[in-house]
Amino acid sequence: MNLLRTLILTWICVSMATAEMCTDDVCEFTLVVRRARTMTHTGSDGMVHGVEILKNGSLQNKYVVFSGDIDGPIVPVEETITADGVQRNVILLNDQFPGPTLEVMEGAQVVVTVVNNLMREATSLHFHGMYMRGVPYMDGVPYVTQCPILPMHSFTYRFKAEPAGTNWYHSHLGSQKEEGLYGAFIVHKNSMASTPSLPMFLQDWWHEDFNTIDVDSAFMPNKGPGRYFDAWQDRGFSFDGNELSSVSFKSALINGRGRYNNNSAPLTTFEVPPGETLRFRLIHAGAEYTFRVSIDAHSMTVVANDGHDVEPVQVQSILVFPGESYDFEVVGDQPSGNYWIRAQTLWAGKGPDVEPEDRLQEVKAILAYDNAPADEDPMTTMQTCTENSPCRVLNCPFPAFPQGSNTECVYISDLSSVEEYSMPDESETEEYFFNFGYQIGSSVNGRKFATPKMPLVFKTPYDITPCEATCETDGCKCTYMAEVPLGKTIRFVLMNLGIGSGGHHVIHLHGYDFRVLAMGFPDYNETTGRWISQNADIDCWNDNKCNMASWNGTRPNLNFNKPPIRDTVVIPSRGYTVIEFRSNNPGFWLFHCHQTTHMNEGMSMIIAEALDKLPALPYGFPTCGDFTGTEKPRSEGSDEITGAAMGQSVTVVELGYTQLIIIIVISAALSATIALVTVGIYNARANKNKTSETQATPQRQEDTVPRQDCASSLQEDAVEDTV
Ligand SMILES: [Cu+2]
Repeated sequence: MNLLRTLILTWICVSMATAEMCTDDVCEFTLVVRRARTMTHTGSDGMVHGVEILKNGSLQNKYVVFSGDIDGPIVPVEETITADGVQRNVILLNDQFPGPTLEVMEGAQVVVTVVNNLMREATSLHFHGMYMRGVPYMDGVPYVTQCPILPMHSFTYRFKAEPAGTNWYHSHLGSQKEEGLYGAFIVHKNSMASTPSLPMFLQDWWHEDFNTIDVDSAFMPNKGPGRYFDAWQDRGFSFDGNELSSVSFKSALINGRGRYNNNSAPLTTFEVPPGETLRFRLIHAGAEYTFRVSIDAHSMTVVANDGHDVEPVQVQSILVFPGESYDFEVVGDQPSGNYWIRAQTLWAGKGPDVEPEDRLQEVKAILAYDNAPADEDPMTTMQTCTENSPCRVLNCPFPAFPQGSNTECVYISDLSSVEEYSMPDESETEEYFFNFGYQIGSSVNGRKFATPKMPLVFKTPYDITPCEATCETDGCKCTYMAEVPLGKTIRFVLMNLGIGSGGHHVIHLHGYDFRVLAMGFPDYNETTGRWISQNADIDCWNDNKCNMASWNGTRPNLNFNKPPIRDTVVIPSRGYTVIEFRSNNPGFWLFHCHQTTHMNEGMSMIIAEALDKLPALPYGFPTCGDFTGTEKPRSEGSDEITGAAMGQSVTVVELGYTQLIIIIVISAALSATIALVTVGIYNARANKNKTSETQATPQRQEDTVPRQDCASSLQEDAVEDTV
C-alpha cells in the first residue's frame, strides 16, 4: 500500500507539474479562482504585456509605447496561458488553465476551499462523479444545493472521495466551466497499482466569453442578436442528419492548448516511454461539440468509462460528448517519433440536408516518444479504415456509419462492467419516462427548468416556480422535480422523441452512477447512415410531444449482465437509453444535459430523493434569496428561522432525536441548578433578615419568586416574536 502510494507520488512528481497528490486520510486543497488574459505575460516588474507567436513557435513580449508596439524579450512558453494563440479572457485556478489535478485515495476525506477572486462574479464548484452521500449540500449546484459563492468569499467543500476513478471538478454557474473553471479529480483505488496516467481535457473554444455568446443567443430570455448562432440551414450537421450545435465552431483545445487557423501556438505533448503503456484520462470539459479522438498509428484500449472499469475494448477512436470521460491505454510500440493526437467534430455538412462543404474542425496534440526530437510537429497521417481492417469507434450515438466507410460502431450498451449487477425485483422497481428535446426550446417533458431562488436544500416551503398540470400539454417554464423513494430500484427511460427530437443529448445525473441497460436507435438508411423514422419501442399515445410515454406493448430486452456503469450517457436522436440505479442517497440531484446551451436554456430537472431523510445542514450554512423589506421581526426560540416578509421560510438548523434529548437533559439540569441557587439565596436572605430583624418589603417578596417572573417574561417574548 505504502509502496503504491510512493510509486504514484513519484510518477506524479516527474510527469505533472500541475498535479496535487495527497495520500493521507484527510486531504486539504485550496483553489483560488481569478480571471486573466490569454497570450499575455507578467514581467518581473509585475506589468502584464501581450505576447505574439513567432513563426518558430517562440513567444515574444510586445511592449505598447506611444509610437506603437515594440519587440520585447522571448518569454518561456510555460509562463504564458496561450490557449489557441488568440488573446481573450480566461478563468484560472491557482494560476493554471485547466486547473490543477487533485489526486486522492479512495475513501479519503476531501476538504477543498474555493476562494473566489473573480471580483464581479459569484461561483461554485461541482465534483462531477462524486456521490456526496450524506452531504448533498456539498454538490456545488447554485440555487439547488447551495447559494453561489460571492466575490471575495470562500466556501469549503467537505466530502468523502467515492467512487474511485477518473472524475473532475467544474463550476456549475452559468458558463464559467467554458472559460476555464475546471480540473481533474482523480480518486485512486487503494487495492491496486495503476498505470501512469495523464488527464486529457477536450474543450471547444471561442474568442470571447461563452457567457456573452449565451446572453446574445436568440434562445436566451433577453433574446439578443445571437451573432455566434448560425441559422438552421448554416449549422453543422453529422452524416446521420443531426445538428451538432447552434453555435458556430470556432476553435478547440486539448489541455488548454490549440491552434487557431493553423498558427504556431504551442500544443500539448504527452510523452510515452518506448515500449511502455500510458493511460489517458480523457474528459470532455467543453460546451457543445462532440469530438472523435484518435492517435495516428496507435490503437486505444478503453479500460474505463466515467471512472468505472470496463472489460478492455480496443478501438481506433472514441466519440466523446460534453461531460463524458474515458480512460484508455496506449502502448508505445511504434517507431520512435512524434505522432498526432486528433480530436475532430462530427461535421459532415451544412444544414439538415448535410450539404457537403470542405471543412475540418479539428484540434491536435502530440504523442511524443521520449527519445524523439522535441519541438517538431509530427508528420504522421490519420489512420485509414479499409474493408480488411475496419476502424472501430466507441460510443456511436447513431445506428451505423455510412456504407463504404469501413467503420464499425461499438455502442456504450455493448461495454461490460467489471462489476456484477443483480437483476432487480420488478415489483420493487419504479420506472419513469423522461423526454429530452426542443418542443418548447430545450426542456424535459415539456418543462424548461426555472432555477429556484433559495437553494432546495433549505427545504419547504420552496421558493420555486411550481409545474402546473398543463405543462405536459402546453409546455411551461417551471422547477421540474421528480420525487423518488429510498431503497428502490429506479429505472429511467431517457427519450429523445417526438417533434422536439433532433440532435443527441448527453445526460448527467448528480449524486449517482447508474447502469446502462439498453439503447434504442431510429430506423436509418444503410447507405447514407441518415435517420428515417424514430424508434418504435415507445408509445407516445398520439402525442407528438411525447411527454406521457410508455413502452409500446412489451418492454424490450434489458441487459442485466454486467451493464456498464456511468454518470453521464448519450440519448440517441430519435431513440432512447435506459438507465437504472438503487436509490440510496437522499438529496436534491440535478439531472441535466451537459451540452451548455441546452442546459442553460432549461434542459434540466431535479431528482428529489427521500425528502424526509435529508441530512441537516451544517450550522451557519450561507443563505440567499430575494429581499423586499421586512415588516415582521425574525422569530427566535424555535428550530426555524422564518423570513415571513420575504415569503420564504427556511429550516436552518434541524435537531435530531439525540440532540433534543441532550438539550432537554441540559435544560432540566440548568433549571434544577437555578432553583437550588434561588432557594439558597432566599434562605441566605431570610437568615440575614432574621439576623438584622428588618422587615421584608413587598418588592423583596416578589424577588423571592424569580421562576414565575422568568416564565412570564419568556412567554411575553415569544408572543412578541410571533407578531
Ligand atoms: Cu442536450
